[in-house]
Amino acid sequence: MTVITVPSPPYAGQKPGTSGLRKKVKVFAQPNYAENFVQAVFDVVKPQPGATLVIGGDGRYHNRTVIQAAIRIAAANGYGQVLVGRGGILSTPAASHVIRKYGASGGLILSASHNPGGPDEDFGIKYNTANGGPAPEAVTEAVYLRTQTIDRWLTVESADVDLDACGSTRCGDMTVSVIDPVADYADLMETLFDFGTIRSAVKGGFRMAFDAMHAVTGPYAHEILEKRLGFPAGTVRNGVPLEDFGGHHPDPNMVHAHELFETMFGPDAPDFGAASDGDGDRNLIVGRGRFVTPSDSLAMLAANAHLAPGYRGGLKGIARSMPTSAAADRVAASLGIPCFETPTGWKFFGNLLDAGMATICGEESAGTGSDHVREKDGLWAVLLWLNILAVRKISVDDLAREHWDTYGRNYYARHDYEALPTDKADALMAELKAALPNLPGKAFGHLTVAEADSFSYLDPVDGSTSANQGLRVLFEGGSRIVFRLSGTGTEGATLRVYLERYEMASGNLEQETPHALADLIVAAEAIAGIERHTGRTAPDVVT
Ligand code: G16
Repeated sequence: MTVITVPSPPYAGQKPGTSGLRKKVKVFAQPNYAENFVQAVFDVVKPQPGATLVIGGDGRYHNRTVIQAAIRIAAANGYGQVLVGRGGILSTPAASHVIRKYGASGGLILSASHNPGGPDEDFGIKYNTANGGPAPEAVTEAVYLRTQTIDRWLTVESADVDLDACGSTRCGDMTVSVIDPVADYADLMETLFDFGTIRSAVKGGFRMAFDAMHAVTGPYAHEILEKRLGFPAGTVRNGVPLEDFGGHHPDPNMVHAHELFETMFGPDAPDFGAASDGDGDRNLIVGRGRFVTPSDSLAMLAANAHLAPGYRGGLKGIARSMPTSAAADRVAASLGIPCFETPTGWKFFGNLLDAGMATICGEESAGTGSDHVREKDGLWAVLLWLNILAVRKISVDDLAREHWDTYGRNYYARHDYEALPTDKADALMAELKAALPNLPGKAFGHLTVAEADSFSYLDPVDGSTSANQGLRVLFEGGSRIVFRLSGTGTEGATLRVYLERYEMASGNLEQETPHALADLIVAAEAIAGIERHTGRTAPDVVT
């Protein structure tokens, strides 16, 4: 095998964000851009000769081009085997599972998640380590530093691999195996959940609608929901992955999955509605006439997880990201298990899961998962919900009400201000950060600030610290506002404002969320001066 060295100057700005490097396709398509980044990853992780690498993506535009390049670069860097999903497809949780199952040294996941796809839209590359989880900050930081000094990438001369047929071929001295992207993952789900009871519910007339949003979960949902669980054909909507996701944002929320919402709030709504995102790690849960916030979903799943075979032994702990509501904390307290609060980003759960300190994790950004893989997992959450509903023979709405009657209700919303000029967003955050020490004791309407800080996380497993992970304003009585800049956008800056108010079980549990949060919305403007800094009078997306 002749290794070819391609000279290449560094590109500025190849800094991975919350979840890998995400940029416009036009940026990634520049000569050497993707190649530099992949080579920088390999320079940092230094694969053992003969190591196995997993490659897959969400099927978006540019996937196939980068996969072919990455295979050749992997061969030139001494990998012994690449496992790649047929069609270049592997959902993020399936990739995590494949890495773990086959003892791979890591994997490249090509996705920009819920961001839109197509020639003018977004692309992304993320590296996952041998535990199947996103590379920790120490690795992503080292990769970034390497991209800034890189001067070459390595490749071999080899024809493109036929990605559409399962089987093995050679690339240089390396074996390339094209694998079924669905089978291993579907088998894993069958070990965790009571498929028999769900099948009986389906036979008894239980109906659901699943919107795959023309993204990666289509083939997984067809196999699991329609073939293995017996839901009728047509249960899975938009089930064929498209390079541009049909021109939509594959983001399962009220805005982008509005058709599902219309179904679930319409006259002939089925029992259960769900959707997943571009790469299959996020989930949306909506019952007949009842939307379940991701924070509530985490808490409700944790409270009922023992009903699924995979969690019959109970949970070791729960972990949530800081901006996620504290609903799960109350479940953890009642179960007598710890609840960990991490920064935003699934990578922060990896150590807790590996150390056996947490079993279930979740984020307000529609991510829920467990120790079965090291990524959040959209279909896993859907199946756990199905398992619980089938065993308990209860509607989503009744389960939600019962939960709030037991634990109280954390009214919650996230307001996103998208595509802001970066300097304006930075100025808002800097001004707010400087003002934090003066906030305690100040009143905003009925709300009085108890504490205000910039969230910093001390990892209890490896002792590492991650600072500047969001600005928190905590009010007396348990309400709070969190301000954070997104780390996944590709255009300007996105300001996220997370609003939460706790109502005890004896309180008013029947309010509309915007009404329950009205005081906090006014306070957020007064505290941060969103309009003054950005000119925006309303958020672009409310979830
Ligand atoms: C990624 C991360 C999540 C994070 C989310 C939002 O999700 O994996 O852990 O919560 O981004 O991050 P931000 O608020 O910085 O935009 P995904 O689904 O985009 O990979």
